[in-house]
This record gives sequence, C-alpha cells and structure tokens, in this order.
Amino acid sequence: MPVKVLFRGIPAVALAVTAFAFPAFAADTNAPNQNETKEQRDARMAWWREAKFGMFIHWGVYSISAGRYGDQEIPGLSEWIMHDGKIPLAEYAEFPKRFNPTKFNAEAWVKIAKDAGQKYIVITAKHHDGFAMFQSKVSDYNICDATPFQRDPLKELAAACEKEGIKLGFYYSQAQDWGHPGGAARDGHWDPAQDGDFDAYLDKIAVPQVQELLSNYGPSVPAVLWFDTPENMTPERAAKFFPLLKTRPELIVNNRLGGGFKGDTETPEGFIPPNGFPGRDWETCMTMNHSWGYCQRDTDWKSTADLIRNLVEIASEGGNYLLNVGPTREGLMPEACVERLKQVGAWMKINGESIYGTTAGPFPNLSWGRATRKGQELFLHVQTWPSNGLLRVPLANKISAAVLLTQPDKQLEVRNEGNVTLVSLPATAPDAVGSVVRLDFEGEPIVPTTPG
Ligand code: FHN
Repeated sequence: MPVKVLFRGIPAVALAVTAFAFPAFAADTNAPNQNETKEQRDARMAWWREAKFGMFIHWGVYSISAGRYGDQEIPGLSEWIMHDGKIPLAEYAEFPKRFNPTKFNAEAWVKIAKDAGQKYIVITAKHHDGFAMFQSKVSDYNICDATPFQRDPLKELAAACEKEGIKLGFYYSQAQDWGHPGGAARDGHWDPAQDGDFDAYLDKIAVPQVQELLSNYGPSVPAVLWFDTPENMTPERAAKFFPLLKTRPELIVNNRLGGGFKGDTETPEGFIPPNGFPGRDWETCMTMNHSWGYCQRDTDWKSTADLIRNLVEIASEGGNYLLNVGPTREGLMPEACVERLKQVGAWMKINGESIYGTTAGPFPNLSWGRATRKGQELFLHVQTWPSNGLLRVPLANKISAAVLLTQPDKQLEVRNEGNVTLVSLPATAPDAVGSVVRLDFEGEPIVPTTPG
C-alpha cells in the first residue's frame, strides 16, 4: 500500500520541548491538591520517592506495524506511524483486526519488572493513535471490542501487580487522539474523518475514558496518571479533568495535562537534568533504544552499563528513572530488553539500598562518580576506581562506618585529611560498572567548597 511519508525528523527531546511550549497560567485554585500541606504531600508521594525506578510500557496496535507500513519503512517513532505515514483512519483501523497478542502474560511482564528492581509500571492505556488498550464503554475503538484478542491487559496487569506488590500507573493521551473526530493532532489532521470539535472530543471521549480508568481497576489502580502532549489544552480544558482527579486523593499526576497544571512530577524526557528540579519531584523517562513502541529496525539498545549509570546519575540528582520497553505484537518484551533488565536487577540486588528511598547527594560534582544519600548514610558510586587505592571524598564529617556493598561485613579503613575523607579501597573494583561504598556519617554533610 503506497504511503506518503511526511516525517519531519522530530527527535524525542524536541517533541518534549515543543510539547511544553505553552504560556504559563496562574495556578487554578480548583486544581487537585492545591491546599495540601507539606506533610500530606510527603505522605502521598512517599511510595514514589522510595521506588526510584519504574518501567514504562508503550504497547498498542502500532506494534503490528513495528515501524513499517506496506512495503515502506516509516522513519521516526514507531508509535507515531499513523501520523508520520499520514495513514487514513479507516486504514489504521484495520490494525486492531490483526492484533492478537496471545503470548501476552501479565505475570511474566510484572516479574521482568520486579526482577529488574523496578517498583512501579506505567503503561499506555491510550496513546496518540486514540486506540484504547482497555475495555471502554465510551468508544468501541478498544482492545476488547475491536481485536480478536478481546482481553483487557490493564485488568490482568492490575491483578499481577497487586500480587507482586508493584504499583501500576496509566499513561493516557488526553489531547492528541488521531482516531476520534475532534481529537488533536500535532500539525493538524490529515484525514477529514478526524475533523470535529476538540471540546466535544474531550467531553465525549477523553474525560469519560479517564473516568473509566480511575473507576474500573480497584481502589489503588492507577497509582499514577501520566498525561502527555497537551496540544490545544487551556486552563478551562484542563479543569474538565479536575473533578475526576479529586475523586482519587492518593493519585500522583504528572505535569503534562496542560493549561498550566503543574501536577506532581516534572517529566524530563530522554535526558537527565544536571541539577534535577530542586523543590519538585521529577522523573526522567527514557527508551532503551530510540522508539517507545516496538520498532523492528531499532536495535540500537543502550548497554546495561549505560542503564545502571543513568539510574545512578538520576538518583544522585534526586529523581526517578522510568525506563521504557516496547512489547511486540505477540505480547512479548524484546529479548534485548529482558536481558538488560535482568542484568540491572542483578546489580540492584547488591546495590539497591544505594538507590531506593535515597535523595540527591551533597556534592556538586565528584571526579570519580556519583553519590546518593539516605539520612546519615552516604552512598558513594565509584565509577572510576582510584589507581592508588585511596578514594578522596570531599567531606569533613566524622565517619562511623565504611563498607563496600559487595562486602558489607568488612569495614574499610577511613581517615580524615583536612577537608577530605580518604577511604582505602581494594586494588580492583568489585563491579566494573559501579561499586558502591556506604559511609555512615555524623551530623549534616560538611562539603568544603575547595577540597583539601
Ligand atoms: O509523543 C510521545 C511519545 O510517543 C512518547 O509517548 C513519549 C513518552 O514520554 N511522550 C511523547 C513525546 O513527548
């Protein structure tokens, strides 16, 4: 089938930047959690701050095409294929008829996340193509009514997550919807079947579907609601969602609803902000390759070492890491992802205490690695092993204990020299990617501006 390719080569980061190029509106006093105290907020965010590491899942009928349409490769993100290939709605609506991911096993997916050390999952309930990956009474353009599969994966995931103690969140594309009349499309509609009134679309599709997502999966699912690309959203339009969000006081909502709604979390996409977002909770979302949805040609996977170092860098700046997997049309996670997640999990098994529940480290920079903090413990992530066996830590506090997490029963020799704490390390690093030293220190960290 010939397809006109109109991809404009928008990388993920650029998409993120353009997505937020909206004027800032005054905070709406009707917005959820406006009057929350710091204590209430800390309690609401507690599990998320402890979790640090989550799995993002982009799964939809775009995994059928996996980056190809007819005999053409469609450049760009595989989940944008309908947009970038300018595929008419009636043609795209043929995809669901071929979507039968019989190998999908919610328990297996949750186990992959759990074994990786991930504490929460956020899955695409509806992406920009407008196809709902859940049972929806609002529109029959959904996985239960429009595919031979006829199962609701969100329901199965909710049950599996509950069993394993993993939190489940839903991604919902509230503004862009290329499958329902009136839904927004970046750069405009390409098929007259998409034309319609945006407010009517919000009232008839987006708001009621969010209500379904907030009502049909039990009292604690979704734990997170992850909006995206707020095209055309205004404060009035964002406010249509507020009464619903307020029905779930424990819900965590990201900052992409639009209309000036700040939400609970900043969401840098594909990059790590050098100093985090002081005073704000934040989460870097990132794919393991380039696409978010499954894309057959996209095999440029980040290495396990990169994934671990990203996680460490993010934690050292006080953020969470939401790492994406794009499962296949059969319902399987790509082997390359599973393998890497397993290896990250092996590292987390030993070093997890240096990540979970930590806050940013106290050092502006360290020549040999990164640091995280949990109360009176500092975790030194040594990525460049000192050739003389002495780790120089710009810290003047009294140290009561120092151990390598690989050998927690063996105390390391520590001494203070001026402003610097010197830790004696073994000749070789126990872990080539990142070995962690835990320092138990007294008082508040004293970090000299000019290390001695
Ligand atoms: O356009 C989407 C993209 O497909 C993907 O879902 C990412 C994930 O954060 N968000 C959008 C771009 O900002």
